This record gives sequence, structure tokens and C-alpha cells, in this order.
Amino acid sequence: MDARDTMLRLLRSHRDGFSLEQPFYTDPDFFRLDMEMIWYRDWLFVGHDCELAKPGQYFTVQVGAYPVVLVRDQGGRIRAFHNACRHRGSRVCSAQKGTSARLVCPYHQWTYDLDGSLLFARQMADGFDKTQYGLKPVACESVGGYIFICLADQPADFAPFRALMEPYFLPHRLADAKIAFESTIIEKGNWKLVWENNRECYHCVANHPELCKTFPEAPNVTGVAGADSDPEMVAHWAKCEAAGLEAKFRIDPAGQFRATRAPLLRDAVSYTMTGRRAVKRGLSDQVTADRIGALMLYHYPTTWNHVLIDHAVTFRVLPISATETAVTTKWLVHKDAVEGVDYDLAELTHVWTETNDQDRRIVEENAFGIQSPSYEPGPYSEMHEGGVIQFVDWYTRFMEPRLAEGSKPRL
Ligand code: 3BY
Ligand code: FES
Ligand code: FE
Repeated sequence: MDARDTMLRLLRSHRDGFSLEQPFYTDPDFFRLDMEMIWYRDWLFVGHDCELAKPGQYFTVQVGAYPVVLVRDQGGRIRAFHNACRHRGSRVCSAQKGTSARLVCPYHQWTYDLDGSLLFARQMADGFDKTQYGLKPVACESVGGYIFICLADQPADFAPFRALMEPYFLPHRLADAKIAFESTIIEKGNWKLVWENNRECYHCVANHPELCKTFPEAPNVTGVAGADSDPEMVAHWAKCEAAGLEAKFRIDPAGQFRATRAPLLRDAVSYTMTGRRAVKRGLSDQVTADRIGALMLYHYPTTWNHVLIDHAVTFRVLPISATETAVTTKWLVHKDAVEGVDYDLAELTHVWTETNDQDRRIVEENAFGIQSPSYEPGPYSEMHEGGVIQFVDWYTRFMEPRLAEGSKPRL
């Protein structure tokens, strides 16, 4: 039986409300199937518009086997290309980020315009047709300050996500913010373990002393049920809406993304040890209300986010192997906020730096135990882990038809 058939069988026999069977977290063939069915087909968050503030600014990202470069062209449009030269395939941009008027391949200096077209290829034969050798484009969309790419030839419709996300995010003007700090950590665990951990706060009280000063562990804040019937939440939404901010819990029918606002604990406004602002200058001049709590967004499989009055923290998940995942965190502040004047960088980044490290350890211990031959799927807490059940449901529902469609009938 090949991996596809094994995975299909295990998805079909998956017990609702239980964690997945071991190979989903450990097996390189299952990992390859995750990459093919999800990561190479769906929309992925890669970075922010404000990282490409000027024409010629670029950053690179590696999604499985695909190196990709994102660049702002002369006309101001953000574009994505396969970062592989059309001459003999060299990576064109090897730096993580930079600024360049043209994209020049380091191998034999084939030179591409920022729109991807090939401008120069020295000493090629007469009649060489440059128009046939532009960089291959990758589908790219920008929404609310977030850049998404899709590696598929025929990308899924991006419009439903844009429609849900824009009203929540536009007032925060993230496209016009700046990155005060970023960090990338490698967690030794499968990407789904990173998500399972993120989608619950059952682990928070024992593991996140800093975050728990301001972030509620209530399951209806992190999870996907019960917010509508919580009077505190409903009152918070009403207050935010009166201030012109979209606030209610909304989720995509397929469960791939949701947005909602939630109040922080004890009137806290930011993720600091005191609950007070980390940045004096507000993130957006358009948002004047103060106690707006946290705007939370997730979009499977790449991002979860928190937008506060004074800053935003955004997370990007990228799988490296069956047992390694890169998590990149960015702290966004108003573009005119000055480090040392408006904010202290150590204070701004403290809570989530600690929280990320705590989550890394949790994920690694989880991965460790799952590798035991004695592992068997265990039951999620319905009260606290509804968000995890929802993630696993999304995953199994997403994978099953795609695997079935490609699985060859047996002779
Ligand atoms: O970032 C999050 O959304 C999750 C929820 C609770 C704690 N946390 C890591
Ligand atoms: Fe890029 Fe030769 S491989 S110029
Ligand atoms: Fe956590």
C-alpha cells in the first residue's frame, strides 16, 4: 500500500475528537502529501506589504521545494516569482531581503526587471528571444497589509478571505506600519502540532505566566464556540462596533479562517507585564478608542495574529520537514514610532518571545512523546480544545477529497 492509500485509510478511520495517528506527525511520506495537497495548492501568508515599502525592495521565502521572491515593482505593485533563473535555474535572490533596481542572477548575470521580464542575457546567440524567459510568476494577493501567495497553477478563490478579513483589518493600517522586530524559531515538531498547540489555551495557565497576565485562557477566546453567548464578549463587540471597528466572531464555512475581537484581562490594552501600552504612539491614527482588546485572526495553514491598540504581532508557520517547523513572529508598530522614545524594544517583545519559547518546548515534548511506538491518539478536551478539534476537522476534510481524487484505482 502506498502512503496515499495509507493516509486515506487513516483519515477515513479517524476518530472524531481524538488526535491523529502517529504517521501524520512523523512520516516523511505523509509530510510530502501535506506539502502537495495543502502547501503547494493553497493560499499562504508570506509577509507584509510594509516590508516592501518601496519599489525594488524584495524578500525571499522557501515553501517546501519552492524558493519564491516577493518584490515591489516600479509601478508599486507587489509581485511574486519563482526564485529560479530561467537560464540554468540558479536561485536569483539568495538574501532573505534586500533592495535592487533589477533582479540579477549571480551565476551568469541574466538580469530581470522588477516585473519579472528578462532584460539582458549577455552573449546569447542571435535570435535569442528574451520574451520567452521571464521569471515565472506566482499568484500573489495583498489584503489588509498581509501578502499571500499560492503556488498552484489555478489558485483557489481568494475573494472570500478578503471579504471577511478586510473590514476588521483596514482600520489598523498595517500596510503602512513598520516591523519593529522579527524572530524565527525552529520548532522540532510537525507543523500540525504547532497549530494544535496554538488553537487551545488549555496549556496556558501552566506554561505561559507572562501571557496569562493579559490574555484570557477562556476557551471561547481561543476556540471557535461560545463567544456569541458570552455577555462580556458581546458587550466588547458592541463597544468596538460603536467605535467603528468590526468585532464579532466570524468564521469561514469551511473553517479555514476566522476573525474576532476579544477583551484582554483586567482592562489590559497590550501584551506587556503591566497590561499597559508597550508603544506610546498608537498603531493606527484611524483607531482612537482605547480598550479594543485583541483582534485575532487565523488562516490555516500559515498564520495567526493579534492586533492591539499599540502594536500587532503576526505569526507565520512554514514546514521544513515532517518533524521541523519554522515559526516567524513580527512585531508591527506605527511607522513613525521611534525605538527608545515611543517604545522599549525589550518590553515590546518580552511577552511573546517568552511565550514562543514556551510553546516551542511544548511542541517539542509533544513531538517526542508521539514518536514512541506506544503512542495512540488521545481525546481532546471538548471544553478547552474545541479549536483543536476544529483544526483537525479542517485538515481531515481538506485532505480526504484531494487524496481520493488523485488516488489511482487498483487493478
Ligand atoms: O496565539 C494564540 O492565539 C494562542 C491562543 C492562546 C495562546 N496562544 C498561544
Ligand atoms: Fe542564472 Fe545562468 S543560471 S544567469
Ligand atoms: Fe501557547
